[in-house]
Amino acid sequence: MMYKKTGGKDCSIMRAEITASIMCADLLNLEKDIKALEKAGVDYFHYDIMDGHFVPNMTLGLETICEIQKRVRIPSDFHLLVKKPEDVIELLDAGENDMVSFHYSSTKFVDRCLEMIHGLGAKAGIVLDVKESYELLEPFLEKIDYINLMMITPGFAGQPLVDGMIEKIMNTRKWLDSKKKKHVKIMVDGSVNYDRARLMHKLGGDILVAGSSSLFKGDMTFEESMKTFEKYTSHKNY
Ligand code: S6P
Ligand code: MG
Repeated sequence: MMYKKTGGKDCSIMRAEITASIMCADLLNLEKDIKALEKAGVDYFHYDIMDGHFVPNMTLGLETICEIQKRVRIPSDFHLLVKKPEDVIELLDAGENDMVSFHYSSTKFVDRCLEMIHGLGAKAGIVLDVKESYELLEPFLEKIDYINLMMITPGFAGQPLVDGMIEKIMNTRKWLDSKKKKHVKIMVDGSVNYDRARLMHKLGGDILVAGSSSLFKGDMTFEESMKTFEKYTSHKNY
């Protein structure tokens, strides 16, 4: 069987890539959860880094993330929900298998942030809030590797899907394709349950953030959850 060097994903399975939202894990039993997630074959760990200013919440700190990174071989997917991401990017332990995204509205220095992320060797993404149009990203299309589309108001897990967001995935994909940017991936963040995952993936969502609506719902093991994602997002099952 063919495996990626990191992440443990079986490349013969054409499912959506799954990034596990670590803020939704059992924070008092984090080591147990991260080991089990690695065994279950998630593709990335999604680290929401919040500062209590850009969004009102605060979740994972860099020191905690560092400890997690020492214990697993899962690539990191950093989602920066902070003012002035340019001050945080340089503190991240991110490299060629990792991804870093920041909010379009969080900085005056979008170009500089993208360059800093690429300077680390990581993939660079911009996050769009529910009300922000993909057309804002036109000036940065040459520099981005992915767009992270928020399906919910950023800051908290467990919120309902905002109306119109599924269509936004489809329209963003069409727009990227029309700009000859098929290689730019779409990450979908918030309210990803299994049923929606099928449609989200079909309409253009490449990487799905799995949080309290799926992986961490508590109704199945992580392995069962990954099998369910496989069933719902494998092309053959459309
Ligand atoms: C929210 C954060 C997200 C959540 C995740 C939760 O600000 O960016 O990554 O952790 O979306 O998933 P769910 O299924 O609870 O909405
Ligand atoms: Mg997130």
